[in-house]
Amino acid sequence: MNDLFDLTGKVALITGGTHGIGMAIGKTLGKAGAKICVNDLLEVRLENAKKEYAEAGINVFTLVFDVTDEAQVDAGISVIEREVGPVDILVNNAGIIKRIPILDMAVEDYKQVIDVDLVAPFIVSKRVVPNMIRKRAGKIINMCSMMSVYGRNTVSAYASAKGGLKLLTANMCCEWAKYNLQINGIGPGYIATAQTAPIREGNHPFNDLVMTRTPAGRWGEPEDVGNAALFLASKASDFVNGHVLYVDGGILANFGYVKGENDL
Ligand code: NAP
Ligand code: GCO
Repeated sequence: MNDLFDLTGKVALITGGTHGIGMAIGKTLGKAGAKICVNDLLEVRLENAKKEYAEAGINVFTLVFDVTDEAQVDAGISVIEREVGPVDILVNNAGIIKRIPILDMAVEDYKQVIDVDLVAPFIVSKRVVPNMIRKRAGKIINMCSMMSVYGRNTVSAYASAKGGLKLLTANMCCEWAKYNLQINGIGPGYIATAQTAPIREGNHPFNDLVMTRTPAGRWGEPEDVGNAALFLASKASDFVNGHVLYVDGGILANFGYVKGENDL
C-alpha cells in the first residue's frame, strides 16, 4: 500500500513553493521521497524557505524565476533538468489575488491576476510537458480554487483565472492523457495562509462567513491541501484525469444555514 504513495526518484517542481500551500505541498511530497524544486520571485524568500525545508529534513533545490515570463521559465526549467533531472511532477501553485470591485479595478490589475493565475500554468506546463511525453509519464497539479465554480464580490479577476484554470486542466487532460500524463486540479476552500490573512485576522467579519459556510467549521490548513496533492502526485491517482479535487471542508456541498441553528 505504501508503494502507491512512494515518490522516491521523482523530481517535483512546486511554483511559488516558499510558503503557504506551496510549501506544505513541497514538504509532503518531499517526505514521500520526491526531489523538491521550488521557485519564487525573490531570492530572500528562497533562502528562508530553504532553511524551513531543511528543518523538515528536505534538501530543496531553489531558483528565482517569474512564472509569467516565458524566457525565465525556459531558463529555469533548463537549470532544473540539468542540475536535478526532468520534472516528473509539476504543481502550478504560484498565484496572486487582488480584491477590488470591478468598477474600481484597473484593466492592468485584472490582466496581472490572469497572467499569474491562468497564463503562467499554461507557460510552465508547455515547457515541462515535452519531457513527460518523451518518458510517457507525468503528473500536473493546477492550483484551482472554490472560485473556479463560485464568484464573490471583489474577486472578479481571480475567479476568472481560476475558472479558466479548471477548464485548462480539462483541456490538458484531453491532449496529454494518451501519453500517460495525469493532469488534475486542486480546489482549496478557505485556507489559513498569507493570502487570506487580510480577510481572516483581526476579527474580520469574513471569518463569520467562512465559519457558517464551511460544514467542517474551521479554516483549512495548508497541510490539508498537501495531503490531497500527495494523492494526485502518486500512482494512486493514475486513472484520475481532468478532475478538480476540492479540499474545502464541505463548502461546495453546502447552500448555507442560519448561524447557531441546531442540526435538525
Ligand atoms: P501565497 O501565500 O500568496 O503564496 C503564493 C506564492 O506564489 C508566493 O510564494 C508568491 O511569491 C508566489 N508567486 C506569486 N506570483 C509569482 C510569480 N509571478 N512568479 C513566481 N512566484 C510567484 O498563497 P497561498 O494561499 O499559499 O496560495 C497558493 C495557491 O493556492 C495560489 O494559487 C492560490 O490562488 C491558491 N488558493 C489559495 C487558497 C487559500 O485560501 N489560501 C484557496 C484556494 C486556492 P512571493 O511571495 O514572492 O510573491
Ligand atoms: C477570497 C479568498 C478566496 C480564497 C480561495 C477560496 O478573497 O475570497 O482569498 O479567493 O483565496 O480562492 O477557494
